[in-house]
Amino acid sequence: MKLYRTGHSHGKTPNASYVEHEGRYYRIPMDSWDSIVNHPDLAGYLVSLVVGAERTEEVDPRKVLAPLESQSVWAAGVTYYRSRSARMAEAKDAGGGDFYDRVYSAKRPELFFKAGPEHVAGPGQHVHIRRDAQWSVPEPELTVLLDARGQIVGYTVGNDMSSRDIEGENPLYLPQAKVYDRSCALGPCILVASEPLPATTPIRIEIERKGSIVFSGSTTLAELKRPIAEMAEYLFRENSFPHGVFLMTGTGVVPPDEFSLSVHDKIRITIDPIGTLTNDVVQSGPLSGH
Ligand code: DO4
Ligand code: MG
Repeated sequence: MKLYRTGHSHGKTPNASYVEHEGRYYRIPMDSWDSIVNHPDLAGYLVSLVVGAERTEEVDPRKVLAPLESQSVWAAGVTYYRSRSARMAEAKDAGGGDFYDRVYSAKRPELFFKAGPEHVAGPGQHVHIRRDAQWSVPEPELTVLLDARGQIVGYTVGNDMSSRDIEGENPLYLPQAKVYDRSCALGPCILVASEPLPATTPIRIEIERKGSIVFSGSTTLAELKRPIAEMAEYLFRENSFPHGVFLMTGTGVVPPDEFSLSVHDKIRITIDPIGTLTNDVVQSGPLSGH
């Protein structure tokens, strides 16, 4: 079952929610997104709402909002071997390479704050590359929705946009490499599932520039080193999230070192049971004094 959020991100049109259940679409009454996603039995609640609800047209997954309201987004890092190796190489000259190897094997995961709801792009919205970065990449990541109790209640597709030159210069610059306007994209829906996704689940990315594919890559959840429930448990240690929270689970796909995103690139990330998240890249102009 998939849950979509539609409306206008600036609140001009009332927001609505739609459920896709067994190939059919239903508009469901909505108090608030926050209360829906924190329902103690989300799957059962959505089924109860579609019984007797009117069927609607198919929802266009390119024209929906990011599936969040008050939730913040956190991220786990260095959870795939590919991410460990790419980061060790980029931070080598700064003497930071060793940290990534250590965190890959450590019991405690790397967790960082990624975005407040206002930083997040939805499907079809722009993601940004920083004006003061020279080496920018998308990071395709399975992203879980955790309810206020810390339970995994659903899955979405995430893009953890990153500035590799800033992060590589000094690991302490990580928040600047990772957290800025529209540095995060989520969508197109929440796949509500009580069972974990199979290890064979593929995560694919394609980057299109002027009509040609300039990078494509993929991984599967079998490459993810840590159990998602364990990352969630660490996130909820000494932290509470009364509206629930999104947790990006790390990237297993890193483009070759010579690749950097350009303005107008189109990024498509697909995780098959969930859908495709598409965003175009923008940069808002030269920084004065740079
Ligand atoms: O340690 C830096 C960030 C790692 C990350 O975002 C990832 O592995 O996905
Ligand atoms: Mg990442």
